[in-house]
Amino acid sequence: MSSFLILWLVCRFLQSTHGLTIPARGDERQRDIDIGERGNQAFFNPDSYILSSDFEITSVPSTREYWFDIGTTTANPDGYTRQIYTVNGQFPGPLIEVNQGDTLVVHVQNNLGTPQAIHWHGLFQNGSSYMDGVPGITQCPIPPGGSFTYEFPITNEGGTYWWHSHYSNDLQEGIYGPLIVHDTQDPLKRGQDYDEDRVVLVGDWWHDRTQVIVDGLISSAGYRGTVASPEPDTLLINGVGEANCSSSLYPSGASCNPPTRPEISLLASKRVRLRFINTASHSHLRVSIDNHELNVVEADSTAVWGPTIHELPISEAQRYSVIIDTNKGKAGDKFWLRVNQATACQATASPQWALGVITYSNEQGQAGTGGNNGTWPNTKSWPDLGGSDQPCRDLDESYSLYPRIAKDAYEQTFLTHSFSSQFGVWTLFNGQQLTGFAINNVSYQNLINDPILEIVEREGNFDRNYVSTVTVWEDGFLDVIINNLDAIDHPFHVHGNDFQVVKRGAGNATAEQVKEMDIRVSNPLRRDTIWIPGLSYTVLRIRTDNPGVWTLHCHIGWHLAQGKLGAIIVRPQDIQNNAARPSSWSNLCAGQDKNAVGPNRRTVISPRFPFWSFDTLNHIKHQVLRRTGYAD
Ligand SMILES: [Cu+2]
Repeated sequence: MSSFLILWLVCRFLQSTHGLTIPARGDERQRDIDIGERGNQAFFNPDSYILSSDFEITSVPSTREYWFDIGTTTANPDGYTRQIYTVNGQFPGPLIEVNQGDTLVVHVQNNLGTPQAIHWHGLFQNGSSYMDGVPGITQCPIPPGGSFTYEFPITNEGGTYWWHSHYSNDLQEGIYGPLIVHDTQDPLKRGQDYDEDRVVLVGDWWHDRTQVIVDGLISSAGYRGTVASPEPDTLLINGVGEANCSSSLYPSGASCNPPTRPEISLLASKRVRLRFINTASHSHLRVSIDNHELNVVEADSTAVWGPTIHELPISEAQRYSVIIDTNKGKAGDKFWLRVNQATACQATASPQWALGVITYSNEQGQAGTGGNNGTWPNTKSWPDLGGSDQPCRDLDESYSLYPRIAKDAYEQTFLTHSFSSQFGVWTLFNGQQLTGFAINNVSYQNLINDPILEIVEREGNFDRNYVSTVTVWEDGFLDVIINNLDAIDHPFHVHGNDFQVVKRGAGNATAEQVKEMDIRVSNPLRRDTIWIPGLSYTVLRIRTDNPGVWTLHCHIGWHLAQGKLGAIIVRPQDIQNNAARPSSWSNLCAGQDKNAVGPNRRTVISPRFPFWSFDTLNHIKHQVLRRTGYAD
């Protein structure tokens, strides 16, 4: 018998007795699954992301009150034990669930030794810009040991959102969670379109603390010797991952005790809505469930008619709802939920993955207890999962995603403004230089105790050398062109509004050019976070019916820390006329040093880029762009 045949038989034996899954593909993205002892992960409550049918969806408004106690603990989300941040002792944080028309009240107690602020990602904050949670833009931060109550109405919005820290990249430490807005007018309805409703958070994880990484990235030494954003150490599903304990990258000498794989228990023979939220700081992810097709029905918070696919691409901060049919087996059957890094989206030497378990059950509303009754799924991945040659694109570029509530492109715009974003060496206000990102040649410097919203209200001036902005004076329509001048891709998020994606293209575009272009008029996709491939542009049409100061930034948290942030100032006079801030808001700024730069002081020039020289990156990227049709 040949040695190959013996090996094959051994593998089959292991597969049949231990549920060991042999990678379906010969590529690097799926390691063998080793079945070791799994410790318990005490910080995530798996039942907490089940949307119960007991929640009454109604148009009768009420006040929903939450208490967020931000603290620290020691935990092993992927096996490596370190300090993490928790909210109410939970990692990731608790679910917020409200109806459209409700008033949301969140009392935040900051028990950390550093300042903090919470942003409500995707919510419009119509009339309540001061509650948007961006320190230096819409508020002064909540001081260490301090508290602040966010209170704002949920108006005219519905769908899948999330909340997260907007202080430095602290969301990466665990300060994030889902936020679901129900709406009686939502075209997607339980009982009609689906029977069960769940949230699944997918994200990435580092063994070093965020502060260490950010301090490194903006220092002369870089982090791990480079100012390039670091690749994650692992991926997480609902806060749980598994480090490769034997990797040379794993901290030497540290214990490695991965928690039980996350298990999602679903009733058999049902239609289940899974709301995926990508909470990553640096991972465009691809999500699949063995044997189950994914029917896409929501992009960010827009209900859409979408494709039925095997694998869902989702970039940082985006959300997609998919509906799956749990008719592929019987109660007790198990299937792998696979989350892979999209390797075409970023140069990554060591692509990460995470596995969860979908278990069919005959019990309503139970999450998995962990441990999987001693067995793992023996299902195979879909054969057509994307590899490194998979184009790195938003889903709407490969398929049509039609908003179910159709709106053609808003009427003609009265202002077109371009934000051109680029990596380079930038001179800061203090004359020092930073290697990082800039928008219109301005690398954002955060005067954290002098928020721009407050400056606009008092009709003061802020230094345009600190932050790149555009001001809109009328209620109408604004076209924002984002020119990504780098070879690397970026997910851009606009606060306070969703936008219509009316144009994408190769290269960059000026306002004059865009005015002459044919745009997508017929029911373009509306969303709040968009993936913009390297060396390309996109045009976002925004209704300026929401006075406020709205942050526009890259949602790769490390890029944000390196200055990739601008702002849209909408209707200053209406901001001044409606300054209805509570005194608690003003108190956050009282007595603080208005010249303080936060959250991380920039230091000195950091030009080193040893591993991925920019020329090399550009070269690699051009090849990818050629394949995807963005460049010739
Ligand atoms: Cu970026």
